[in-house]
Amino acid sequence: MKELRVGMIGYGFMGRTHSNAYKRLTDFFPVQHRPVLKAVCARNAEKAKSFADNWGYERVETDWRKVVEAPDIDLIDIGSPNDTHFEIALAAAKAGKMVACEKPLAMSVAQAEEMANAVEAAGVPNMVWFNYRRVPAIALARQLVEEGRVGRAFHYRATYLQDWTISPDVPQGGAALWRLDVAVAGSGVTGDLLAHSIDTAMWLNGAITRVVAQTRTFVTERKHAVTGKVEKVGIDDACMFLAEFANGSMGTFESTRYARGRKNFNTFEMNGEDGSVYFDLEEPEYLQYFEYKQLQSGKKTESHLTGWRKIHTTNSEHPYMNRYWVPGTCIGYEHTFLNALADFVMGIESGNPTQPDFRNALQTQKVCDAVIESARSGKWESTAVDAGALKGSPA
Ligand code: SOE
Repeated sequence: MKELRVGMIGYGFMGRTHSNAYKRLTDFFPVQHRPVLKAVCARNAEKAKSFADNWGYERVETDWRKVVEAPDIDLIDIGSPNDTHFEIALAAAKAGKMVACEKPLAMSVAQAEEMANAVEAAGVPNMVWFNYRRVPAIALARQLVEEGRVGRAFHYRATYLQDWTISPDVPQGGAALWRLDVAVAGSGVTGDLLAHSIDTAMWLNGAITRVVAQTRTFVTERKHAVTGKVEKVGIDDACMFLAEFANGSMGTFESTRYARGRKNFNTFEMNGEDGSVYFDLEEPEYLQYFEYKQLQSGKKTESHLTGWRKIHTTNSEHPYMNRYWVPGTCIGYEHTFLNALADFVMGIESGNPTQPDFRNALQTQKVCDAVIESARSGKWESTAVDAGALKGSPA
């Protein structure tokens, strides 16, 4: 068994989800690399030390450059805020390290493009942690599309709703609330939540070619946790956009952090000529499927038998599930990161890299930037998505 020596940058929510994945990988997946948690890096040494003790990292650094340059580290994991991704990824690629980066890949298309070029020029394995692709029910939806069970696509409908920023008393900025600070996050719900929806949508339904969007900032001033001053809010609190896909289907996307009662409500539905699929992250083990036409016989399902089928995706035939428990028992949110890591490591070992890599995630960044631009211009904006870079998506 070879070692995969990990340098983790950042110790927040994502630092925890990724660390958990590294720790459990070889317990569940038959890979030839065993992750070793070498170093965690954060500016706050005390908090980083406590994180290291908790998760089992061998050492703590406060300067990410030391981790990137360390000869005993193979993989740099970027789980730090969005404004740090660019510089760290470029340096990691230059140092010949593998890079696994949190979403959104970058603050802009220009940055994301440079990052994709850098990892390709260096020839280092790379991945963006779009973990929802690794929910077994969502991976099953992809399989059904691939098998032709949805048929010609007409509609794609996504929502991603939360409610944690409604109070005007929530400050912006700082370690816990940087997602509200546009200088650090780049955008609001568009980069943070819709990036997930867009990645899933383009994986299931191919390239988004153009968008028209509206964004809203409901609380326009908030105290900044670092400066202590009341400052203008620059993020989008809510965003809705219409999309056109290259295959001719229509899309609607809605996201907000102001949907009272919705905590992490991530859904999508796709309607095609031969069937539909529906997913709701609040019931993550289910994929709903409406079969209009049977694949094998080509016959229309008899009218008295039609109806939505709620598939409990816990059989060993379902994506990833043969690695876990017995049929009928579920896995959780944390396993989506474990599944992503397993795909990444198996991709390295097989020479067939997993997706989404940086080039693929750049396409999602293009849609995000076009959405923000459209909200500003009030016009339809082309995305310039390169369909060829969406490896694994339908053409
Ligand atoms: C925001 O609240 C957030 O943590 C996102 O940053 C994650 O990507 C999402 O999966 C859950 O919500």
